Amino acid sequence: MFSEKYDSLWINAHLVTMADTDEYGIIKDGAIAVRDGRILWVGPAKDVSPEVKLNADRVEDLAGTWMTPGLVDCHTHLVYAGNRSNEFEMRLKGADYQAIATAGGGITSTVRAVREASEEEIRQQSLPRLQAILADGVTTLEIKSGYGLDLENELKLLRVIKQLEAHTPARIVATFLGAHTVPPEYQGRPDDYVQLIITSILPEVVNRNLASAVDVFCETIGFNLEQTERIFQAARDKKLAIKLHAEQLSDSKGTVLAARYQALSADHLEYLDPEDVPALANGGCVAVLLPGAFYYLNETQKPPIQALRAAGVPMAVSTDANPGTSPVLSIRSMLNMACVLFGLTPAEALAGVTKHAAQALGLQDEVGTLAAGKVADFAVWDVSSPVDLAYQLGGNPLRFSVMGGRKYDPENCCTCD
Ligand code: DI6
Ligand code: FE
Repeated sequence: MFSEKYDSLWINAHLVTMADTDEYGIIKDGAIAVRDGRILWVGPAKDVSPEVKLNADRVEDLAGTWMTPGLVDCHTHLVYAGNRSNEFEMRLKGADYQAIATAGGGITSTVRAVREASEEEIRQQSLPRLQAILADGVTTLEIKSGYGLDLENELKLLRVIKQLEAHTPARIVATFLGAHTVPPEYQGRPDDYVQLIITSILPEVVNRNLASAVDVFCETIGFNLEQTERIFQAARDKKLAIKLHAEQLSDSKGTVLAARYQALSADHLEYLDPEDVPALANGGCVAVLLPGAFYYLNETQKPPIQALRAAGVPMAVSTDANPGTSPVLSIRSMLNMACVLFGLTPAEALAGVTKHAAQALGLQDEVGTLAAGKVADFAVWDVSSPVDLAYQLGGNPLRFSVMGGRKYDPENCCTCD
């Protein structure tokens, strides 16, 4: 126990700590004490003596609700301009994603929209998406660049990400995805574009401190292994963390490369060969599952969940929020799809949007569990058990979230003016 003064005591909630266990780590009738934006103590409410209770500046009665760690959406592309619902319609009429991409649609069409838009327009268009994600209990999220694909426009996107970060209490991690696709002006010259990234764009991103990680789309319609490795080497030289879009549409062996570079995560993994799973485990990488992209592309090839589970690879789950393959702004619906489409248990799925997602961002010491010393980020839910979070689609059982010990006010937040 503790005896000193502290800011707030949250009582009368069942705590889903996600700490020190493979399951939920539930503390029924729990209490949580917060000081200076961090969790000071977590435990059963009966262990809080009346004297200690008096030391709280504020006591919040949570009326029998359930509290989880604030959710972490560890893979999004939500800063962009324009809309691609036309491609959704084209796919439903028979066109396939790769054919649309090869014909200048797909990522390239969003690149055109971003290049035409001002920083302010991109921010205005991205803000409602951020607000929607936060309304689902997310308190930490990653946002990638990757729709600018030249110096000016990649910096523009990363600046918008920084502005959003500065004006919301949520924690936002920026990732540089310059190697998302080959831009039109480099068509047929992918190596030259990789060179531009390494010699010009990446150094500026680092000089301006606009990203903490790099990511690459390693794929037949993206970048090959050799090009990916050149970017990884440059990132390593600059001390940036590494992430990879790997094995989404084909088995390109990106995962093995990512593991060799001890990437924070390898993401998608539908076509991952189960034989490559031990490499992932040895590299200490998180497997980030993106069921929204699988669902929208009407994929049938599923990630090798059983092999990942057996090898003890931490599995995260994320929205992949993007205008093409996953126009998804709800992490809770991804909990459901990770269970129904990929066969995760509800507890595995919840770990996927809390502690494992935190690890995919290198933030496992800061967020992702309810434990003493972590940032006081929680989500408070009107549910009857944590299984409900994955069970139900639609509605919004979130009562409110707490970021750094303060209640998040969706009405009065994320205004960048
Ligand atoms: N894989 C994806 O699913 C997204 N990016 C990627 O590398 C798709 C992005 C888009 O279609 O705009
Ligand atoms: Fe993605």
